[in-house]
Amino acid sequence: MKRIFLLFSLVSMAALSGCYDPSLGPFPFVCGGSHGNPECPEGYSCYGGQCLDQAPACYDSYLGPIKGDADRDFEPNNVPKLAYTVICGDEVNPYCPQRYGIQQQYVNLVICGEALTDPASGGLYGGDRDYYRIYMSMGESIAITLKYNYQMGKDLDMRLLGDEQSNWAQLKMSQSTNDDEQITHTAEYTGWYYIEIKGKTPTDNQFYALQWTLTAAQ
Ligand SMILES: [Ca+2]
Ligand SMILES: [Ca+2]
Repeated sequence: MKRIFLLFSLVSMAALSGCYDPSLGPFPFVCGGSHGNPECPEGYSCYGGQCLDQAPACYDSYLGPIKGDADRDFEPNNVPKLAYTVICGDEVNPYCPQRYGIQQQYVNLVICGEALTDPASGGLYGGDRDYYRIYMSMGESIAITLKYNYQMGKDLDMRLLGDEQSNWAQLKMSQSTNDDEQITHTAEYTGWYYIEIKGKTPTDNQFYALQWTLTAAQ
């Protein structure tokens, strides 16, 4: 019951404060602002891209060597509109000297959020989601690896999504039940491509690294 009250009060507070941005879509309680500078209603802070009134349990050290706030410079990024543009992935500079044939990576990333209970169905939703984006020209290929240590309850999944015009339609997905997820894809249009990392369920939290290599159009 407390949670239900919190949800309703958060919504009304957000509406009053103007921090909540409805254009960010239906995913609940997404922090606004910009990467490294999140915005939440008064009394709430941004944890794993969610505006919460207290840190989720995974902000403690049970994830191992990585803390829950390790990727705070990439957050908030819980919806495609807030996707973090990866290095050399920018539309403005598509001919980055390191664009092709070199493995790029970010380490110390983390899925760490709080699962919320839907008052209507009793089901779980919420949690942290991390979106990244890269601009690709038609014919270019990308090989993406999500590096993580699989355990039951710490299972991460990866998807590659199309651009906003396609409503971020799924292009590929990888949902193994062992270490790592891998996707390879050849760009069928010139534009933005989105990488989605999330837990198998909203309670699956784990740290990870994101690696990718681009290959020029043949
Ligand atoms: Ca995260
Ligand atoms: Ca996130």
